[in-house]
Amino acid sequence: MLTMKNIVKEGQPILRQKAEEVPLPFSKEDVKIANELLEFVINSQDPIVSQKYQLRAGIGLAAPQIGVSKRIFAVHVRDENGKLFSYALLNPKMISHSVQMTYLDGGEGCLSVDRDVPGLVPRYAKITVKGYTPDGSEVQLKLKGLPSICFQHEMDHLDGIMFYDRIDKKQPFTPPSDLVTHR
Ligand code: LHY
Ligand code: NI
Repeated sequence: MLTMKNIVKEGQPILRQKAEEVPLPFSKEDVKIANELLEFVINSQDPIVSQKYQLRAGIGLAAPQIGVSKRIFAVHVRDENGKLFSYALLNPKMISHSVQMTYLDGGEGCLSVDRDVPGLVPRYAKITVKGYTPDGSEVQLKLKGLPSICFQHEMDHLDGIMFYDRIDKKQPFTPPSDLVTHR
């Protein structure tokens, strides 16, 4: 199982690389990576397991964060109604997004970043994502709220983007102007 020792920290070049697509049919190795990422986020939210292995709680983790430059990530996150989004996804693609933006109150963090970076991280309020589950089936997901933010944070890792790249350096706490759209 993965522990904090497996997590690559900022400054490592792999976090800035564009990760490679995973060829289909997925190899045993690639499926294993996907399942390990999901196992980590689930473990990190389990009071007993996370305590035992000293895991920092997380809702998502991307393959580059464990030193693997492949387009794979996992999320285990609930929306405001308590609906669980628990996925390991390979070759995810955002196929559409809202014009409206949103951000996580209090900003974001990252399991690869051991410091607090203050500021709002603008994200699309709603997205549609296509990808493959480890068994090779294609899924299409419509996301909003925290799951939407979490998927965007993880997909950014696959393109070498860190959450703080998206913070406005001059006005870190000014909400995005298109936060609400009128038409
Ligand atoms: N995961 C962090 C986590 O707490 C950061 C995060 C926070 C992701 C908010 C999305 C939304 O789960 C990661 O850093 N994964 O890359
Ligand atoms: Ni992160």
